[in-house]
Amino acid sequence: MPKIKSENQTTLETTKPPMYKVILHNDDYTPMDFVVEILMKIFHKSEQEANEIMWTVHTKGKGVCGVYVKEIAQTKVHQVRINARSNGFPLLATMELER
Ligand code: TYC
Repeated sequence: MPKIKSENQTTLETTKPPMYKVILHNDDYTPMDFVVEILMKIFHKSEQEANEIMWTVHTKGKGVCGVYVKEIAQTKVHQVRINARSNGFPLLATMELER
């Protein structure tokens, strides 16, 4: 149980769990439509936001799909891998500690 020190930034720093960005990586083989479906189904993005994230990844090489606590981020990374591999695509998601 974290200690509540006072109602300032210190309180937030001692009570907030570490957060992890889930990063989607570009490749030359995964279809754009499949990436959009993944973003909608696994990351609960709207069709418009999913298209924007997919395009960012396609043009810049990588992009953030969401920020989660460790166990949730690990599950999302795993779900992307299982889903992509079972459809024969090399799509890769990784996670990165935020700040
Ligand atoms: N570059 C892929 C293509 O041209 C599309 C793509 C986008 C693949 C994002 C992966 O994370 C990705 N079909």
